[in-house]
Amino acid sequence: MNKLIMITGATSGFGKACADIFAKNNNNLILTGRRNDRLTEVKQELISKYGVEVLTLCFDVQDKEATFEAISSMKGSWTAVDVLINNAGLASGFDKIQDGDLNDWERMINTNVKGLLYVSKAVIPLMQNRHKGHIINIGSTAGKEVYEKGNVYCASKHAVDAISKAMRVDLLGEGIKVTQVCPGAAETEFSEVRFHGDKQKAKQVYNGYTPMTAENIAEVIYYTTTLPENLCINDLVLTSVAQANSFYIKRD
Ligand code: NDP
Ligand code: 8X3
Repeated sequence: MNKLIMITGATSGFGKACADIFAKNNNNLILTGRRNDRLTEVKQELISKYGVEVLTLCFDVQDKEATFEAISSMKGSWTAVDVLINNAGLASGFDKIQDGDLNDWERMINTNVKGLLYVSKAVIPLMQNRHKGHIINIGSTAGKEVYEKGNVYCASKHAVDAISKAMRVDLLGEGIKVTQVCPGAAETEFSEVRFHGDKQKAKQVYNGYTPMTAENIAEVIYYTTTLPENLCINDLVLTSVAQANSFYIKRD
């Protein structure tokens, strides 16, 4: 067995694709998310396909107590986390700032910023104990530039950008790598969640071009973990060939 990989938000999209590629490459997994039925399904599938060990932890990263309780329930070999993929996150709503919904704003800030911090705060001591580890934060092109109606989502991903840089500085000397991976548009459940379940609006985001897939992102994330001990990829921006940045997408 290679490493122990902890992935937040493994019930869908990037997290689920990461679970698959890491399991295929003989790594054990800790998978988290709020939908326990999906966690169980993913766990059973990976165990039967690849024969790896999988621990599932069902909690909402917005809930500080639940997050620390779940992570402190990890015992024995499950505490030797080699790689933490801080992936759980979402966009909620797509409105100009003057029309924004406070509940959407809180959901994004509490998940993308505070949730990522809670999980990191709970896992970093486990890495410090072993003087090794790798934290991979999922940022976004939305963390590199802001776009119309992206306001609070962009702010939350700019925060992930800042937190990733800050982690890298503060963790110097702890033997812990910090990588930020910043994807552009990739077709997952992301847009469906952003548009509050409106599948038609979600589909339009990907009309007229070939977006990235969750598997594309997972492949790159996996690659960042295969490098020599002394080498750390700090920051990666990924887009499909049809996309240059948050503003320019070439559609048919
Ligand atoms: P999906 O909606 O497909 O997956 C999101 C995952 O996050 C799900 O597993 C969900 O699990 C989990 N999650 C969401 N909220 C919470 C929460 N409060 N507590 C625990 N888990 C949570 O989207 P993606 O795979 O596309 O998104 C993954 C990450 O990538 C996010 O951080 C997103 O911002 C980022 N991203 C996405 C891009 C895209 O175009 N798709 C581009 C750039 C970045 P559950 O619902 O079971 O809790
Ligand atoms: C998701 C990509 O372009 O919707 O982070 O902000 S985008």
